[in-house]
Amino acid sequence: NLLVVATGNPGKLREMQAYLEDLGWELILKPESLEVEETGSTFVENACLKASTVAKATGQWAIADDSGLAVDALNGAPGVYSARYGQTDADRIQRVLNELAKAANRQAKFVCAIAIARPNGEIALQTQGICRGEILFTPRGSGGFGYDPIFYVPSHNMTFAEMPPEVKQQVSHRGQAFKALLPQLTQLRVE
Ligand code: ITT
Repeated sequence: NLLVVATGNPGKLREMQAYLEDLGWELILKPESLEVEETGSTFVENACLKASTVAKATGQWAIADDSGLAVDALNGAPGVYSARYGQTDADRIQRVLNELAKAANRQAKFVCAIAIARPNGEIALQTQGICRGEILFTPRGSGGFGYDPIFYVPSHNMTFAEMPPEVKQQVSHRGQAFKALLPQLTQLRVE
């Protein structure tokens, strides 16, 4: 069983591989040239769009992740625009920090939607996970990717970037999404 991972983000790919390994699927990366425009207005819509388009184009099962940071004081921004909030991770982090410069309310959540599509593009499974936290005033830690250095999780007293990978994998939005998905994904194989 082949499963095409429909992402161009190496940080995501690394984490998705960790959840999917040992499930008996052979993972392959989508061709770099195959890019999907994210026209949806929700994480779930965009995850389905990416999985479905890549599945149809390759004729294989495909899995996609659409995720992002939603900050309460910014009315949920950057949200589905998280990847488009700046040129580099550093730019995107700086923009969030600037926009929150005077904000006392630092509450935020990470959201992750995962979709799996059949070779004909039909969505077989979809799920969403969230992780709540707070936006720090200055970045901390060097692990992870993206907005991790400014996302602080009070229950663990660490930012995502300070967590060992296996801890982030447990508590993160992606971890929550995969927790819901994995039993169903195992079912799919025996269908
Ligand atoms: P693909 O669409 O090719 O998968 P992308 O990076 O464009 O890659 P998204 O459109 O889903 O993916 O954008 C997600 C954004 O949210 C991007 O800026 C990520 O860095 C950020 N993000 C998602 N999950 C994250 C995590 O676990 N830690 C930090 N930042 C994260």
